[in-house]
Amino acid sequence: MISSLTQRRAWAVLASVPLMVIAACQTPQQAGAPTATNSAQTRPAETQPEVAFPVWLDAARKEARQRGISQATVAHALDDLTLNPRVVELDGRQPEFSQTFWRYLDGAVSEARINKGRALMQQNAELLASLERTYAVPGRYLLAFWGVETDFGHNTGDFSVVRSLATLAYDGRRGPYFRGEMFDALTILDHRDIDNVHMTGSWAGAMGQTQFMPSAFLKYAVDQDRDGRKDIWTSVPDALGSVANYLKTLGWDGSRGWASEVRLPPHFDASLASLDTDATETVKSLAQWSALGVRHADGGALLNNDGSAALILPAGISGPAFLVYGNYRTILKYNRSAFYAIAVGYLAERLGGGLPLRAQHRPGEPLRRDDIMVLQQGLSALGLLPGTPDGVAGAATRQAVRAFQKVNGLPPDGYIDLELIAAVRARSGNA
Ligand SMILES: [Ca+2]
Repeated sequence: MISSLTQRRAWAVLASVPLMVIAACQTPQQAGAPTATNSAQTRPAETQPEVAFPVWLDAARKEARQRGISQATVAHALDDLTLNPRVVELDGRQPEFSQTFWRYLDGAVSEARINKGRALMQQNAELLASLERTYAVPGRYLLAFWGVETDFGHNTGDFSVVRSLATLAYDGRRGPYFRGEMFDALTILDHRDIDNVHMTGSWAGAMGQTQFMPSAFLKYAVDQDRDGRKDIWTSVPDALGSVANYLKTLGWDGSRGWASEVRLPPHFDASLASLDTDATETVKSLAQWSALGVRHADGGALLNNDGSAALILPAGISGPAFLVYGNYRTILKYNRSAFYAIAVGYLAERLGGGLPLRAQHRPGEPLRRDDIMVLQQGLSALGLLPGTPDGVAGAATRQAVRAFQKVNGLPPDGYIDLELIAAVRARSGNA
């Protein structure tokens, strides 16, 4: 997970609200990697390695010793280490498609996963009750993270963490970040929580059943089963306890949910929906949302409490609408992607016996990178989007879309689909 509270691991998962730029090719999740606003960019020339890898590695060995890591660990983990060409390849890959909300959700919260999760909840009922007493995080959320991150421990990645981190530190776009993570990984080895052979994870260094980055492991991992090792690779109690400790530390409010699916009244002002991933643009009390005509998806009135919420429309004004609470933003700290956060919250609800979403299921077509380029060129020609088109629909692009929609009498939800792109092309003369 997280290396600092403000750093997220979103480079692999490019997504945000309410556009959808999850790489269709499943890239591994990287809890704790810094946010890359433009992750698909080609690597800038200035970050190309300046020294040969053996020279770099020698300096890394020296620094590890200066950091207090034992000679035995340094020698065992770094002597004879080679670059991993597969990691270099994956790091340079550009996603060709962006996923739609429904397609992402269908994959992340499948019926099979719900059923598997419910069975695991029963099997681990005692553990989950104990964790809820200690950390005040309901077990269904722990299961949901576990399920979305690694399919309950079945898809943890088999890359050598130290080798991946060294490769990315030497060759990657965020060298200093991964270099720090590599030293943290060596520290974990020094603590004998795991040995180097079994310290495996995603290609980008997210480890074990929780996909913690090493820095997050050092901060949040716990030895829940009290065998003397923090083992998020093979111990379910340690993995779930570590997620619980993480969420509690980042401010989980055990008395609240994460969001409510809501129904909007006709002609609702879509510009009240937040476009930023953190959903902080327009926060109102539930009473204020209620006064605007917002109801629960089943038609019932919003609970009249002192809670505040933001509105998000992950598939635009005609898709599902959610009022999201503080816990939603806590989920985002694990992985800064609105689709991800909704998937975790929704899976938790389903595991707790909640109903499917009420909004109409409309999978839609994934957008190609080229589609976004065309959109950005059109918005740029209209004077709505500064900068160079990059094919990645980030917050600036969505804000420009919202501006375009306002000028052209469309609901300003900032949502991008082929119809919207065609409208922009027509207006900008790029057709
Ligand atoms: Ca343990």
